[in-house]
Amino acid sequence: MLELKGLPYEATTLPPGLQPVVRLLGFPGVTVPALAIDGRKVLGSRAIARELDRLEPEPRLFPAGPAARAKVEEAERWGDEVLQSVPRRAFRWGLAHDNELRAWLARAAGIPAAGLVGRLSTPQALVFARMSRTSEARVRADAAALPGMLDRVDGWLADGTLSLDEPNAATFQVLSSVAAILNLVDLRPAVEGRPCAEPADTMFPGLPGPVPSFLSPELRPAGR
Ligand SMILES: N[C@@H](CCC(=O)N[C@@H](CS)C(=O)NCC(=O)O)C(=O)O
Repeated sequence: MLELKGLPYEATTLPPGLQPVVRLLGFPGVTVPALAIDGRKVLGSRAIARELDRLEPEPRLFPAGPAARAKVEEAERWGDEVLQSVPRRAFRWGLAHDNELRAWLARAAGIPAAGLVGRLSTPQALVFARMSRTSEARVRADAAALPGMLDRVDGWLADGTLSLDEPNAATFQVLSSVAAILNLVDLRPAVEGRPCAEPADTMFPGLPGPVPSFLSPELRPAGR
């Protein structure tokens, strides 16, 4: 969103699990992304999108007309509150149950002695899994619901609510989660071949991955 606005920025990536330090840095919560801009500390991509439109109105992240804005805000809220939870819950469930996956994450984050760190980070993985209320039943239900959710995304691309030509706040919010889903080998088949696959890849190339398989076959969504 900063690049779309042409605003120069400096990005810092936190090692996995260290998001709570943003509170120590003066932000009002414990998640990333967090943006310090113009003397303000803005937390969460939805708040960040609104702050960026205030500071640099063009190109707009939210359309000017109230009806069009309401549509974009609804897609953005759904992307944040509903769609994002699917890859996040699956991944956190995997981290709580799979030593190899924890080692993979430590390696991907460039942490030395990744195997050992993976084994030592079990308690932290269990806390994160509990925070996102993840469970095997939930991961199974998410897998069943995912195709319907992706139909919704494809519909929004078809009716222009989401667009790569003029990306709005919902485009960033929703396609980043589609990219995260594509990046999980277990969930990828649900997206492959759909209209939303290529735009998500184009907008968010180069995520650290793909994340190797960690779900047993009965917990994976159906492919197309
Ligand atoms: N869609 C939200 C997501 C925020 C979010 O959940 N971030 C995760 C990234 S892994 C996080 O920091 N989680 C830490 C936690 O839940 O404690 C946003 O964009 O602000």
